[in-house]
Amino acid sequence: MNKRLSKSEFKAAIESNIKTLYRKTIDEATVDQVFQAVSYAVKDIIIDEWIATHDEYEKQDVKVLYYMSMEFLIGRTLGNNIINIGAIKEVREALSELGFDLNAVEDKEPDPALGNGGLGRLAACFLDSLATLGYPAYGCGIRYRYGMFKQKIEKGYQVEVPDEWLKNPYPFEMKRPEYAYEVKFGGNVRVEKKDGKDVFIHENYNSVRAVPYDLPILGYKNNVVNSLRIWDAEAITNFSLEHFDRGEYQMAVEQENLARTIVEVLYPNDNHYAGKELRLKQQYFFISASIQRAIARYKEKHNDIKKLHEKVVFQMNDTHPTVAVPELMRILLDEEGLNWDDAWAVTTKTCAYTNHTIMSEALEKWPIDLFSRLLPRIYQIVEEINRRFVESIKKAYPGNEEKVADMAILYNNQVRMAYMAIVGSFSVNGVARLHTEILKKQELKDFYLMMPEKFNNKTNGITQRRFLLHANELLADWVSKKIGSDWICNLSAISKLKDYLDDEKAAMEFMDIKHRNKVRLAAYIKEHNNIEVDPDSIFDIQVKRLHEYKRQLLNILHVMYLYNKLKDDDGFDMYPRTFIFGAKAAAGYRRAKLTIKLINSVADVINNDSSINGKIKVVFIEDYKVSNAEIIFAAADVSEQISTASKEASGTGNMKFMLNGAITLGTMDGANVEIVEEVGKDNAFIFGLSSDEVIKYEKDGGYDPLEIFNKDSEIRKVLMQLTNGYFSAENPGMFKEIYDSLLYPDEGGRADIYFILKDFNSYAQAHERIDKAYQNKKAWARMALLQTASCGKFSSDRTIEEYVRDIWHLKKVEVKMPKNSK
Ligand code: B1H
Repeated sequence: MNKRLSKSEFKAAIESNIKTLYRKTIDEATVDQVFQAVSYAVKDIIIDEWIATHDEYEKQDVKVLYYMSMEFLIGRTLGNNIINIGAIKEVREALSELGFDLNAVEDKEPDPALGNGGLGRLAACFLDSLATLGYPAYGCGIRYRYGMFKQKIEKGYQVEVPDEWLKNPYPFEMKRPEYAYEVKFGGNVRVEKKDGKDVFIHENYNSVRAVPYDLPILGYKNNVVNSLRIWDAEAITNFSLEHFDRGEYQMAVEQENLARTIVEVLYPNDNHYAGKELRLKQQYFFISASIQRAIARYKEKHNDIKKLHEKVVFQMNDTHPTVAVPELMRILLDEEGLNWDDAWAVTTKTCAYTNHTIMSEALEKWPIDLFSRLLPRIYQIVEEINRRFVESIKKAYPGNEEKVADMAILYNNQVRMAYMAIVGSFSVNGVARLHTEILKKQELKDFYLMMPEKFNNKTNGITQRRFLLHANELLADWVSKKIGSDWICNLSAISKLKDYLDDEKAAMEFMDIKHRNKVRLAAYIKEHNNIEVDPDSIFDIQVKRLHEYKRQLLNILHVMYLYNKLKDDDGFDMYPRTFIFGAKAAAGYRRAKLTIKLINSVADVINNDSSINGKIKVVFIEDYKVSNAEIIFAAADVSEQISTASKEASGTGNMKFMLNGAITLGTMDGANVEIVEEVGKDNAFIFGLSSDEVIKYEKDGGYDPLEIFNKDSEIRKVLMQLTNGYFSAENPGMFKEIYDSLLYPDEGGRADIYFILKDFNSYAQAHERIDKAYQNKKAWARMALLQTASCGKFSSDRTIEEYVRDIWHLKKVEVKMPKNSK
């Protein structure tokens, strides 16, 4: 770092910003205003580095990654930006001398929630790692006016409140109107002959102007600033009286509406395809704009479009950006004049696809009539891609019509986006080893057999700079004191902590920090939930999106079971446990919302029953999001990762807990498998069916939850409490839907499709092991420290290096700042 502001320079900058922004002195300023003033002071430093980074990219004519994603769950940025410019001490002290607390100021930043859950947060971690490692990259996304809704809990029910993150100007974004592009929808395509060649003319369309806003993405103390480019939509025709007179009023209004609605709101579905026309519009909108811009940028320096892949790579974050394949083809064919084979060669060397789920309800399949009406030229291209692909299937498997049916992109009046993504990409990756194996052996087996060279695994990771350095300052400082600060940019160095495993003093210091973080979370819970929790109890935490496959239901049913034991069984005792939940349910996901209500109803009864002496507390943290996640991970003893095996592609919360010294209670699913591999199976609490067993039951049947219900009186008692009003005296039938789902076949003919009763006893036993293990303080401390010491693999820096090595082939860039800048 060549450029630093001293404490007094920060003070002066903040005061001066307060003056120019608000015509006030610092003594009159509100904390909100101080947040803006500090942000502008920081931005001022960032801008120089931002310019320098892009100058360097230009100068070195680097290859650039475009990470295309409908979601970037970046969370608050001020705190991380201050850390990354290396000014945390100066800013904290400057603010303190001005009478403000940095944490309180950070709390004033809206938490930009342009994503649902893991997929969006992964994209944000990747951007952090890319910048820190010095790789040239853009995030490409949408500037949703409303991000993920805010969750309020009213009478135990989830209520969704719009997230107005742009209510106040967001200080770190920069509008870049000079890079605006037109994106066209609807209309029809006319073919004309020109010099003996077909020319495709798109007419009668509606269009919008895509206008980018850039957010700076800072590397850690390395002067690198990449950009997250999020696109806003504006009307092309501004409504004017002139148009009104010419009868074009209607069109003007339509364009205004189109622009407004496209970027209005993030679809709040995690792992679920909604099939809404507006969603497809959003997809094409940001993809078309991003690709137009990428190509224009390439052409500023290069004149051979056939070599695009040497300087550009498009990574598609799940299938949501898959229209990138036909859109790139369109530009190459219609605008750049390439023939089909050349255009296809360029496209399939430029695009790569990451699969994030095998959940069938998440698979995008657009109805052809909708797709072709909205994107007529793109659809023609998809038809041709499909025609040629079907030909190649037939060639590879002569006479095998089943293969065609199984693999065609267009089938059953639908466009199967995952298949288009695979066919149009040179790389297809899963996000954890088990997930990739399931893709190869089951879900995408036909594609793997036909094009095995495309398939590869990239186990997910998380950024230690946000989830330890920023989120858990006490532990971060302690780790650096013990082993130095290499871990900040090289997480594998954290394994040096293993030297302290049998150092009792160190282990106790580690647990003391955990305790202080539990006190911090307890205060948060007191403030937000008005529930007293005991920091000496075991903090057992499940925070993630609410989804049936993630099995929050298993967790709460087990809480009910423990509660029954405390009440019924005089011989039973347990170490005090605080069960903490945090989860948003998609607004239209009825059963998920009912599960939230169940958790809160159970919490109400248990927390108010003095007869159990506070042995169990149940807390549902409202509005789980990146900013409170940081407090939550730091305070966890037990990390609940209990998805039905095979269903959670990777999980990343599991890694954040591990980094902060929580021990995994989980199934052998997703990245849990690799976590267990790192810590050893004696240092995790593993239970339940394996993915092979789950897949076998799904295929062959042979599981009947009624048998368990009839045999096991404790489970039966818990289930009966779902229908007898034990936890819902006001409405005894309230949870009957959940009861039915566990015992009676659904439309698909299967009951308890997530194997909750099947795994119940094994889960309860794992909890007993935890109860016992926690009482041996020394052994527990060792095990907790071992988690942190073993998490080196799970840095997103490692993940990014693997993507670079195997897929993107980027070159690291160094950015030097002139000595005397600022
Ligand atoms: C993941 C999604 C997802 N997988 C559709 N798939 C969406 C699918 O709005 N939609 O239509 C939104 C999200 N999200 C998650 O990705 C996996 O469930 C996690 O296991 C994984 O860790 C994460 C990142 O790879």
